[in-house]
Amino acid sequence: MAAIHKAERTVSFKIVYCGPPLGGKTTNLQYVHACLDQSTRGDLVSLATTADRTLFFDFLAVEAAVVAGYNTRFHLYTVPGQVTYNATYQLVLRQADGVVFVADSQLDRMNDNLQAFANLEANLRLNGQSTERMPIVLQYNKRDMPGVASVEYMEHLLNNRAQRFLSYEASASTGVNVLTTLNAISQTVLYRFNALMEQRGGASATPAQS
Ligand SMILES: Nc1nc2c(ncn2[C@@H]2O[C@H](COP(=O)(O)OP(=O)(O)OP(=O)(O)O)[C@@H](O)[C@H]2O)c(=O)[nH]1
Ligand SMILES: [Mg+2]
Repeated sequence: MAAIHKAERTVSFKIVYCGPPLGGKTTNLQYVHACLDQSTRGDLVSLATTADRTLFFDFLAVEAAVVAGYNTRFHLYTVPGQVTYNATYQLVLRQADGVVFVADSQLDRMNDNLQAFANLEANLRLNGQSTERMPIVLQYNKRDMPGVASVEYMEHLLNNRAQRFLSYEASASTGVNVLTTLNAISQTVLYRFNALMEQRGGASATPAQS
């Protein structure tokens, strides 16, 4: 759930990039970070414990005001796909407002994609969440590489569900559809937030602090 910081007059949203090892999560974050204006972005921080590296940064979304008089800030996080401690993953996923699942399009990585998705589902469940309720966008990354699976096949494997997730073909190393993916998850998250606010008593309602 979005965090409301009354003193700073900011509403912040947490988006977590998940997916199989070496799928391109860090490359996504690095690309987004490089695209943003220095004055609106925070530093790209790598939090290393003895076992895992968590990478994050935040930025001010100037054109995404959701509450009058409040700034909107997005926090982008990723943990390595090969997490030694699932506890780190679960912690980073806690209070996430949205997830980008970065899948590796190389044909021989399909099992890793499935395993990573199952891992995401399990960790969401441990946090009392689910893939049905959490806004999720799929990114089929590394489309520039030879020997990639067809999008239809990846959709069949990862997106064969009643309520399909938005999905994008991407090449994070060249930036293709990296911002499109981020825009899609941001819009979905903001839409959810606005709907919740309206449910709670109209657009002018002040969100509860969390
Ligand atoms: N050709 C190609 N290489 C990519 C693409 N995206 C990422 N890579 C490369 O794949 C490798 C792994 O990328 P990372 O961004 O570190 O992957 P990750 O998901 O953060 O990996 P972990 O944190 O270890 O799980 C790097 O060498 C990237 O340069 C892409 O779209 N195309
Ligand atoms: Mg990484």
